[in-house]
Amino acid sequence: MKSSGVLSLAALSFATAAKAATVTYDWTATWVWAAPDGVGRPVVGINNAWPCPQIDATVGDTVIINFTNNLGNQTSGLHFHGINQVQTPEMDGPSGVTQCPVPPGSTLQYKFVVDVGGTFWYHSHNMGQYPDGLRGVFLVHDPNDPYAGSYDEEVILTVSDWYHNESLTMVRNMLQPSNTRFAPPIPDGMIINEGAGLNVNFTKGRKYRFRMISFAALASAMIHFDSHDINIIMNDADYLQKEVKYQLRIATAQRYDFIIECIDRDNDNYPFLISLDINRDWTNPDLGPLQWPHNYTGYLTMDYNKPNTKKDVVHKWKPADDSHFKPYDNEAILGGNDTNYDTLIKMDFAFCTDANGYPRACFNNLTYIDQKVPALYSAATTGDDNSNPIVYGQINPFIVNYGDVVQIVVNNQDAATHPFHLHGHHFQVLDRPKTGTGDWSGRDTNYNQKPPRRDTVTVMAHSHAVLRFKATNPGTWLFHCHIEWHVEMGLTATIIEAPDRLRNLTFPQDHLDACNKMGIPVSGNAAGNTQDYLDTTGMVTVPPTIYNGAMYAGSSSKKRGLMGRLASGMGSFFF
Ligand SMILES: *[C@@H]1O[C@H](CO)[C@@H](O)[C@H](O)[C@H]1NC(C)=O
Ligand SMILES: *[C@@H]1O[C@H](CO)[C@@H](O)[C@H](O)[C@H]1NC(C)=O
Ligand SMILES: *[C@@H]1O[C@H](CO)[C@@H](O)[C@H](O)[C@H]1NC(C)=O
Ligand SMILES: *[C@@H]1O[C@H](CO)[C@@H](O)[C@H](O)[C@H]1NC(C)=O
Ligand SMILES: *[C@@H]1O[C@H](CO)[C@@H](O)[C@H](O)[C@H]1NC(C)=O
Ligand SMILES: *[C@@H]1O[C@H](CO)[C@@H](O)[C@H](O)[C@H]1NC(C)=O
Ligand SMILES: *[C@@H]1O[C@H](CO)[C@@H](O)[C@H](O)[C@H]1NC(C)=O
Ligand SMILES: *[C@@H]1O[C@H](CO)[C@@H](O)[C@H](O)[C@H]1NC(C)=O
Ligand SMILES: [Cu+2]
Repeated sequence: MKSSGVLSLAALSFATAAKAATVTYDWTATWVWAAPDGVGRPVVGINNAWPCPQIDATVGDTVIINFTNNLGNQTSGLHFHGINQVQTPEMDGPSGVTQCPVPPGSTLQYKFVVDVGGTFWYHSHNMGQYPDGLRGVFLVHDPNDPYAGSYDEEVILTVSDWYHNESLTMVRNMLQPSNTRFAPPIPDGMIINEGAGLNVNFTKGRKYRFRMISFAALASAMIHFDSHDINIIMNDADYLQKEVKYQLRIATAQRYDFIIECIDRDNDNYPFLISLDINRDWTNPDLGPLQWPHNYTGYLTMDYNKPNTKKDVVHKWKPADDSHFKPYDNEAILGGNDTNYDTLIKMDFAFCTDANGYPRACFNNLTYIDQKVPALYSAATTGDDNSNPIVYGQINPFIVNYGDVVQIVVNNQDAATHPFHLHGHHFQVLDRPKTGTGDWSGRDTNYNQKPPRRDTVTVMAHSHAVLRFKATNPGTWLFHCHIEWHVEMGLTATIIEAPDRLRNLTFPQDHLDACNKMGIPVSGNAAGNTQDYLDTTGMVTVPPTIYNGAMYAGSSSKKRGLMGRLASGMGSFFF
């Protein structure tokens, strides 16, 4: 891929990180039996262990992950959440977008440069699989951390909703015409640090940098510390000017880095409370007490001889408004002012019903449907037609040109809050008004002139958000709600960025081999047509009525494109 802007960026990051290293991991996905909340169930682990291992790298490093799928009954893959994959769009990981699902018995390699420091995570981006356990912490250490010296220790805190059933069963139950209320699976509980919990050795005079990550599939989490301020320094791996707050809400896939100080007057074991937010909209004043069914109390322990029995009590959750955080670098609004941008992408989100009466989620009345050929492969093999959205099929494609300042407006027409995530970029949050504000008026006024950046933003109920990014990272990048159950309902769009710079993109042989083994074509339009890219024959326009998630049907799935992941018996539905 040739693109001068991108090249110079990468050159810069190599220049500043003179001692760039290569960090290699050799991972095999395997089923493991685990009971993080006391109830045993099969989970997807790595190298026969669960929780999955942590990735540690330093800014400028090349990360290599040799990934083998030994699950036997499911396909798999990895996505590195928040990593922009500059110059390596083929390493982003979502199945059907930048690669094929990795079938059992196959190995492929992920290789990319980590150009930015911060707190990230990785997870399967394949057919609702990550809530089954395939997710982990990904830290990029930053030698130029502006907060270095402001903390003495690092503390990892992951939070997740947890389910006793496997994803496949739950999504099958959800995707039924009888589910007229679009109800997602409801978590059975919450796990902290994948079941290990958190107890911090709290020593007078010491400062603790928490790296909090949500691995959740649906529910957000609130956090509050007894008697201690939360000094927020980073969100989603973007540095912030320090914000002193008392409560935070972390949505699915988000990260917060904050410092908790053990100050001079401290002389106790202090509890902190994490509450799982399964509410449709926590700002609704009429929430009853049962709306917070899962709590976790952890401790900042100064004295191990004292029992940890104290509880942290929160009468009302009023988390900090992250849309008003300030970026550490004071970056101005992209385009320079409210009205100056090149491309507007407006997405109205509402639940919808497909032709067979199945519950779906739609952008502009269209649900995302997996096609036969992954979008990036189509972009790389359809010549000049790759700037025509028709080529990609019903994946909600939006074409943007290299260098454009792109404004995304999401109108959330649903009564619940939803966290929206963009791959390949950290966007500016220009506006994120409160519940009930309604759709964007169409007027570009009163935006935050120094907006915070992040990669996942909560959009309030019956309200909207205005986001911007600069299109200097050629690739096919998903924009989706990070509630995994809504991804499976089709709440996804695809940004086809700088298609003219994707025309000669090549793919590693092991990635192509995975497609081959799955019987998935690697060129042509969404239907695999290599003659007439604008011929829509064979594109998938109605979602399958039988959901088989990541289940692998073995050889019977051959030659059925991406839909080949459907178990046998279903194939004839499409072909
Ligand atoms: C990862 O795969 C590459 C290419 O096959 C190989 O050279 C390397 O040794 C592998 N690394 C590990 C740690 O297995
Ligand atoms: C896949 O195989 C594992 C290991 O045998 C098993 O525990 C799990 O239930 C299977 N999952 C499905 C959905 O069949
Ligand atoms: C989990 O499975 C059990 C037994 O099949 C079922 O009763 C329950 O409703 C399922 N839970 C979810 C969230 O789907
Ligand atoms: C915390 O302190 C306890 C008791 O002194 C010790 O056993 C434990 O290893 C310490 N943990 C850490 C993470 O330092
Ligand atoms: C969880 O904590 C919240 C906030 O303090 C409280 O309102 C709620 O009742 C608690 N839930 C349970 C099940 O104890
Ligand atoms: C915004 O900036 C553009 C380009 O500099 C300029 O043409 C336009 O007049 C400005 N608009 C406002 C409202 O300041
Ligand atoms: C959305 O699509 C449905 C079914 O095709 C149609 O009945 C409805 O009018 C459409 N709504 C809008 C707002 O376009
Ligand atoms: C792609 O490759 C062709 C043939 O080698 C060449 O003519 C063309 O300039 C290349 N395009 C880009 C965008 O690099
Ligand atoms: Cu993601």
